[in-house]
Amino acid sequence: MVKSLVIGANGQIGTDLVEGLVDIYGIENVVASDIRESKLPVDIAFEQIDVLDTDALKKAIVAHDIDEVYLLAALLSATGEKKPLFAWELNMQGLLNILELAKEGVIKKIFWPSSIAVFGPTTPREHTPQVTIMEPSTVYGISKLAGERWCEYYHNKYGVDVRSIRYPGLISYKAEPGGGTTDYAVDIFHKAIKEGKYTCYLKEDTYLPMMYMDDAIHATISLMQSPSSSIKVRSSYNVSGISFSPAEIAAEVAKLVPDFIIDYEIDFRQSIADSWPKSIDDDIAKDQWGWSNKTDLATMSKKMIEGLRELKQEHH
Ligand code: AKB
Repeated sequence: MVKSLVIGANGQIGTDLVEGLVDIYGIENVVASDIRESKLPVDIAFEQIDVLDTDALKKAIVAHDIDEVYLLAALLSATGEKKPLFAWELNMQGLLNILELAKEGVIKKIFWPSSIAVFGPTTPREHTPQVTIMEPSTVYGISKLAGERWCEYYHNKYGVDVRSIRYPGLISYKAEPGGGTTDYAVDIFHKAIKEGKYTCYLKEDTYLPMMYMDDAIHATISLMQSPSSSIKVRSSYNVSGISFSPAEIAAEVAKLVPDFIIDYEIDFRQSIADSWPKSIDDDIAKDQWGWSNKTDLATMSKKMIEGLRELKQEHH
């Protein structure tokens, strides 16, 4: 049995990933950690650590006899633009700390998320290929692109088993997203249920690659379970889910929340969205480790509304 540590476990991906790993490997084989206090069920082992604190990190990994690390702690695209130097430090040094521990043999395998933010305004925007022009214009994108290069470097030079996915915008209801450009596609559901209306910061026809969280968790765990020999890309894999615009998701929400209305007040995140792809080509991930997306826009929207309504009832 492998024992996993999830760093950044309180975040949007971490919350669902911890649950997914517990379902597969059992609660005794999953340790969660975050810089903040645990928001997870009390029976899940938890370490409050800053990923930049190398000593505390190593101590926890050794104490729990961890095999695999999922490193999710990062500053995302919108927050990164407000704190560029801190975004660089956290996103880069956090990764290098974990890569070094793998090089020393303290851990056996790493999952590190990259993002569609590695692409930039000069990248082909439709069906963006795995290998293409990458000139990101956000500090987050620059850190993810550099991170991809470091992952490949540590694999080639030191044999580190590191695996990565370029996540699109992720849609989920269990935890809120933390400072990305694609967050609108989650916020819209929260506001639809609470207020019946949403003010969107992206233009109505802004297409971005997105994915329902269940598919993202499935992608992550199946990439980690694949035999090392089939993982030929050690920078990061393109994966494609669904592409839609604010107007399209608003139309779906309106089918589920009668009288829902959307209006628009565009902010600085528009120029970030305009620099990213509209859709992604993921043939290489499909060929090499059998990836395929399951959830479409209509199904996702139904699951979001149902999930949020259930959570609301539980809290009453
Ligand atoms: C963001 O919007 O910054 C993230 C991402 C696409 O990586 N959701």
